[in-house]
Amino acid sequence: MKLKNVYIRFVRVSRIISFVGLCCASLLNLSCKTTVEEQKDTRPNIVFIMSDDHAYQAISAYGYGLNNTPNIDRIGKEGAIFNRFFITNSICAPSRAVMLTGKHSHINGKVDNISPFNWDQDNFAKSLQSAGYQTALIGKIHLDGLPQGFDYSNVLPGQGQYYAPDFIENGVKKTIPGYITQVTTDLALNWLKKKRDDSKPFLLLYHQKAPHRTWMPEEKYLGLFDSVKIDAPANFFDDFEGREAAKTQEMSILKDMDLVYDLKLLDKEDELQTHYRKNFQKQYGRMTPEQKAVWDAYYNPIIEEFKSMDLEGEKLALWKYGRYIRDYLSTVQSVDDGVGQVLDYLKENDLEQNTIVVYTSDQGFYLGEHGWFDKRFMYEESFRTPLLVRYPKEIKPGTEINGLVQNLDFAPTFLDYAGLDISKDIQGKSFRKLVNGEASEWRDAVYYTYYEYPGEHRVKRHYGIRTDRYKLIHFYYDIEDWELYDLQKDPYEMNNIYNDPEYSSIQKELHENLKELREKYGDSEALTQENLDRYLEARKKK
Ligand code: SGN
Ligand code: CA
Repeated sequence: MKLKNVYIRFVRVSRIISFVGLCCASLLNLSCKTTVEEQKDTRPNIVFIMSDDHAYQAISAYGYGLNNTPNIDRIGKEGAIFNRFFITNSICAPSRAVMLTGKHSHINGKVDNISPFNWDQDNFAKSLQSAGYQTALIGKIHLDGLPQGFDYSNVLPGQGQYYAPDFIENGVKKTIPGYITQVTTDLALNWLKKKRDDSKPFLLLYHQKAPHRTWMPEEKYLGLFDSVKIDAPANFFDDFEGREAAKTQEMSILKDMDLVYDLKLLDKEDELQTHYRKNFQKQYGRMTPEQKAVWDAYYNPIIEEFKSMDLEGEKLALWKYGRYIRDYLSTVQSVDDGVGQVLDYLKENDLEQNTIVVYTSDQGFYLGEHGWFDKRFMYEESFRTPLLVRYPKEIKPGTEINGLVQNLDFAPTFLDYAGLDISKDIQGKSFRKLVNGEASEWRDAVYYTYYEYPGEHRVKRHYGIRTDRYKLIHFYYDIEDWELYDLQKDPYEMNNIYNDPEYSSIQKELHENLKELREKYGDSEALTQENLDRYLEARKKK
């Protein structure tokens, strides 16, 4: 009996011990789990995708019917598309400087492509990095000097090259075989797969060179648009009546687009001796013999056909437009493929819900409107720029944003999403609440400046204001001209109504609003002169 009792007691006690043990273990487990969960950083990741010179007209989600960009469109369908997104200074390096700093060009100092950029100033990547984000910059940035604010950078020197591009990886230059758009995508995917630290939220700037001049398509997309009928825009043969600054630009498809450099008519007979022939030879020379064979098989018949036609005037202009738009759209196709690969990676790796994906361009671009290529003007096609944002946690699929948003707003928006303070000297505004539908107020006008003159494409210096309906522009320096547009009645800006008595009160109001905006952003005639001096000085040194 005694023995039996001892045994029963033993069993009971051991049961109790194992129960207590189990409880302790699960409690311990639970508390471990809680600690891990507490430690897990749930701040959103940010993938900031930017292309170079990508016109909204060449994104199918914007409805222009020129091409199909299903992957870029997907960002907007599953998130938000912005219909009134504008650049503050429509040229590459200044636009990027504005995005990074959240400050206008006259404040961040990068007023044109030539003057130096000061990386020592604050930028949103630096803020995210010091708040514990892992940060990377891959592709085109066009700001000289070693990028600051990034744990990893692999960037193009200057404009970069389409074939066998050079890259600068954390300060070290390397040539990478292949086609630039795919190479950039591979580098971004490689960073996501192999260099990412899972314990931290990340910021990835994935920035394509395409579709920048000189629009060299990937071999597989040569001829993609050849069987598609594409009409030139209705204002292709613009005579610029009433718009003095527009008369002297050098971005005309007919007059300034180079047959060899821009349109790839590198004839074996060496007969087409154009201004930029040598520049194109350099780019062509970067291709492998296999790539050249595919390239020549496509372009040689076009060269022969062109030489046999002896085109001039309007016919030549339209022929050039036809070649230009097809090459341009073909380069866009590779950009869209890359976006698809990155979106797929996020989905397959359970990163979709907690990642903000942004697609934009450093500015808009003329696809034949006014007979032009390039950008720089405050007219809609180069001032307005695509923007699509997806963030499933906060943004409802199919959201359309019509508020006036600018590239000035990226820095504060990213800081806001990351839960960080937005310092008072940042001039942009977070659009997080605007996208959520929670904003009680938003701005009713945006400010624009352009400084790179005298310079390439000869677009005169100007600044201006755009409201929901109107635009007032002041061209200055070696011209004194004002332009006013009613965008509701004249969306293509063909009719300058400055000094039209019918609009006198609107004109007066816009002048006042422009003055207020200049004061608000700390711009002035004195600064304008200072920036001119700085630009001319930098040009002399180059
Ligand atoms: C290059 C191009 C120009 C273009 C600028 C600025 N010429 O200089 O056509 O306007 O870049 O573009 S090229 O002969 O080098 O192609 S930006 O997007 O970098 O600002
Ligand atoms: Ca650009």
